[in-house]
Amino acid sequence: MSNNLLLTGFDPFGADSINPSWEAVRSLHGRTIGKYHVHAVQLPTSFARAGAALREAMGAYAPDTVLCIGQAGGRPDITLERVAINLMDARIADNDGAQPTDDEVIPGGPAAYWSLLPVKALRQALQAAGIPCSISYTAGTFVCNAIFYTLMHELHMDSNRTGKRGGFVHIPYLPEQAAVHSNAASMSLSSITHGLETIILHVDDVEQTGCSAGTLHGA
Ligand code: PCA
Repeated sequence: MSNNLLLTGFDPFGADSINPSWEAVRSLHGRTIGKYHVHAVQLPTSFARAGAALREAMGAYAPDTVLCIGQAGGRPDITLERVAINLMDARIADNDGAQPTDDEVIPGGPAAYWSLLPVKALRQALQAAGIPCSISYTAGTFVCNAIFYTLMHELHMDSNRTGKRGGFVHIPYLPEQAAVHSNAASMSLSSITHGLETIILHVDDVEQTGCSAGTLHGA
């Protein structure tokens, strides 16, 4: 029996009519990669609705691992997010027209949570696979960071969390998006998808160093 892995992507937001996170994630839906059976779910780019959609999907699939993926337009490579912060501070409106400033994701929650992914081991695996990647120390303050924080809060609160992993990965624009955003970096859908497959295959690797990543701490 394989383990369940929940893979989420977002719907398009802002000026874009496509979101590479959903395009990549949905191409992996139903696949078995390593020991994981992959369930792909789309989350709305909505501060108010994304958290409930994530909780519903976690309830439906009881995943052992949750990987949330989002678009980071302009970044040149796949970025493994190391830390989620308890802050919503939107530069643009979300898909409901909401634009919170200086609000907490979870009122009274810790300032930050570390990713539960072995980000350095994943960086090494991606580099070995020839996929451009780096570790990021900010997932921003828009819906992606909010869902990353919500995910880490859920895993932290889950009393059955033994063995559960989760975290957030940002991906670049697709070439067709970069064509209309001047001077923006991009990555092909096949490279992004190969990157996500590589992450899934190595998500249980033991972190090479690690004061924090791979352990369960609020900061
Ligand atoms: N990227 C946005 C939200 C949805 C997405 O794909 C972000 O980085 O916050």
